[in-house]
Amino acid sequence: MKLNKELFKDQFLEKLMTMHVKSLEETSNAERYRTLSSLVRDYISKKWIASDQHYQQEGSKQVYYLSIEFLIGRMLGMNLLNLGIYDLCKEALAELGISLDVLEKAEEDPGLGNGGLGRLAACYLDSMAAESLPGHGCSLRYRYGFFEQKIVNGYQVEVPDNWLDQGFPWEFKRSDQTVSVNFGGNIRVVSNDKLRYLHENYDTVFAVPYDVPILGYKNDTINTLRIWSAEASEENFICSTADMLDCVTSMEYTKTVESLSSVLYPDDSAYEGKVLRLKQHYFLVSASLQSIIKNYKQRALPLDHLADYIAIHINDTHPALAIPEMMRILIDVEEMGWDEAWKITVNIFSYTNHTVLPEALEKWPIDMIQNLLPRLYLIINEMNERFCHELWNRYPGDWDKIRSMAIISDHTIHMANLAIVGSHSVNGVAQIHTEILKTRVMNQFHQFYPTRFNNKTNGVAHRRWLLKINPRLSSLLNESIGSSWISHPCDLLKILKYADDHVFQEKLARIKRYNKSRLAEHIRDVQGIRIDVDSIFDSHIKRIHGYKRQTMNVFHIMHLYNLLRENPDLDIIPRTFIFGGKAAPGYHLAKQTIKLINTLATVINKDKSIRDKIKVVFIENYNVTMAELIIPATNVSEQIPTASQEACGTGNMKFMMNGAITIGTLDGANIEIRNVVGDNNIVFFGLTANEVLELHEHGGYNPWDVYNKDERIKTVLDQLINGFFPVGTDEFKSLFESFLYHNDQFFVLKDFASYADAQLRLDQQYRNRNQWLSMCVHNIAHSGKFSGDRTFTEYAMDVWNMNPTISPQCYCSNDDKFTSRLHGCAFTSKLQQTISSNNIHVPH
Ligand code: 26W
Repeated sequence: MKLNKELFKDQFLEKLMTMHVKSLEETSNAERYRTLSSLVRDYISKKWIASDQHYQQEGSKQVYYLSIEFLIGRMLGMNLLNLGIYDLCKEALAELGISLDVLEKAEEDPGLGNGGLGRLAACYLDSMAAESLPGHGCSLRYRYGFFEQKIVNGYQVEVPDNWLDQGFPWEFKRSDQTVSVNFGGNIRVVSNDKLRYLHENYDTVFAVPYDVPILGYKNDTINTLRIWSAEASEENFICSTADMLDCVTSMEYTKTVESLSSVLYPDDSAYEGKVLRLKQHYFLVSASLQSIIKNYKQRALPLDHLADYIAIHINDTHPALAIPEMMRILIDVEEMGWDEAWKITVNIFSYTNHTVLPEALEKWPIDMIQNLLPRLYLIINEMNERFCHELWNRYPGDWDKIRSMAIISDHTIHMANLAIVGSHSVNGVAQIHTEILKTRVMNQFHQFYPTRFNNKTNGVAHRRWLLKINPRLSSLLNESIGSSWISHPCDLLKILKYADDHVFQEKLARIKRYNKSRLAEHIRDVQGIRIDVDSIFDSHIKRIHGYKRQTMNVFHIMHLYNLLRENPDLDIIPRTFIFGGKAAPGYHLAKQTIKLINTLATVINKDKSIRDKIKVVFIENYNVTMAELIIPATNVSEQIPTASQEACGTGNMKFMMNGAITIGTLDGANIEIRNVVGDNNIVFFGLTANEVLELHEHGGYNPWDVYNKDERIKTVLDQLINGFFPVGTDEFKSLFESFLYHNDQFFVLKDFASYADAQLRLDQQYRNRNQWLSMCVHNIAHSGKFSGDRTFTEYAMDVWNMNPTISPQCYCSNDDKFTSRLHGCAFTSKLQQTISSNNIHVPH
């Protein structure tokens, strides 16, 4: 029976009673949230089975996206939206006196990720389901997330993120699909008719899968995110009342095993922590591959056709052990020869690199892998020998090159090298990033495997990052251009015709103001800070890191504050500077940056003399949910990394989608945003990537030159250590020294003047209201290119060799190969009609 409000209300009340044995009035919001999610679970289950069966019947190729993080965010609202029952439930609940908004807020953010890489993985799951592509995620079920950030006296304090405390209603435990993962032990080689490698004396850990449904948008597709939890095997658990010692040992054993999936990114500063991370990686890949192969075998397809029916994507190198693990399964379990197994493996795997920061390129000491994964070590060794042999044939005698490309060198296993050698496709996440990989970081590999490298500029889930989080803007879009953009995001271009329409612009301005008032209320309620909704909301939200240059933003605010103290009548548009982000627990300078922002906030926010012209807010515990509140409320999006260092960035895309103007450096996707919106609709400044890289090659520059020449910078830097702030003069000493005594690694001082100029330009542009609003419209209109639907379609076609049901993202792609493959697709002509009938200019 089709769901209607009355039926829904009956089902909801019935469920509430059976789950909690209470009347409606007696239940808390948390209980009502659990009731609603349980009901939605019921709606999902049937569709999930049908979706799975459909894939089986179709014999579709499946893609598995292996990632150590999936930062999925709250699910209730998105699931209702995807099922097409959001409004129905909202109204029905309202009739029961319940606010759906309030129930949505009762949901904890799942602690399954920490940053850009994890959020991207979640966006792709959403896009794949929306396009009915059989794409599934595999990850770990961390008992505790990254950490919960508390700000105490301005400092970041990390407390455990106990996100599973109240249960996670969206997961389905599948004990029957548990697999074993083996660690340690030794390998015995036996030879009868052929060599066999027997793994003995290992420790077994059970991997128990929990499946989370991933819903497509109103299309009945439900894919799966499978997260694995570590449990002790029963045979190792001996506990009799007769022998308490056994009991204690067994309990300790259980604890050790469970620690495997207990926390995301355990502290790896000591040896034990490193081992734990390695164990997590192997646990993820071994469990996932076993279940993928098991599933494949149930389809009764021949093993030598594995690569025709499955694709496995490695999200950065954390899951790269999947490559030797696949070899182990094919050779040891399925008894294939090396050459055949290798061919299949390379055809199955593809790898995305997400960062060029040298400290993030993973390496493992040989002995760690030897001890923990003895069979995998032998396989990696064999891979390395064969690869070095190929290198030798190509570059005879060039030992330096062979050493730097080898998988194993200097007693270390280089995971990026392993991932490149074992995959048929390697990609960067923005054009400039891919160029840097090809010409610098992975240049030797690019020369060796020129066709293996390709670019896939990231994209974000516009149904979450626009439709869901900005309902008023979505309604305005629907009224003005229809709702086709929800499934075909490039249709957003249709609003270009309203770019200079004052009525449309004013509607847009009202929506932004409303979103700002929501954020202002939150900040007032949680932090007790009053901010002016008519000030420019300027947001810098992302992980706190030297290269992301929160410090440059802070220095500029300090400079503005200095000007205002001298002249409170200074003619600037009032601004509220909003920061949010976590620092890695061991990253001292990043933690000092947080303390600096908070200290500056206390000083500025209480200084009456500057007449509220600027305010500073640091949002505690920045996460997906906070991003959802901040992004629609933002006027200015700070995207100011040292050029060449930000692989892509995805926050920049979410902001433009919601009509914020980017102030940014020429890096990552900022460049591609400029290419679509044009120079007039974005504010750029600073060194280019080439300039930065050249300076780096020549040992940097002398920051003292800037300090001595630029009075503004001198004042601001001195204020860090001269008692200007109400903290000890040593508080920011290491930060101070990082700029002047450690060579300003991220070129903050070098870019400061150009940044300050750009901020002035922005202030001027904001004064011309119609021009500013027109800029906002241009940004929203061109954001369709940055939908994950476009990116994943490119992956599906170019990398995974699948046939997605293509939507008209077609023209958003600048990639000739891609567009030519799409040439003649039904959508292209529909799109051309859209473009010509709306007189739309499509930039190239
Ligand atoms: C702690 C080990 C570690 C090292 C690196 C964990 C996670 C990483 C990631 C590779 C870092 C990351 O999240 N990179 C970001 O990936 C986004 C998605 O592609 C990009 O948009 C960001 O620019 C990039 O910083």
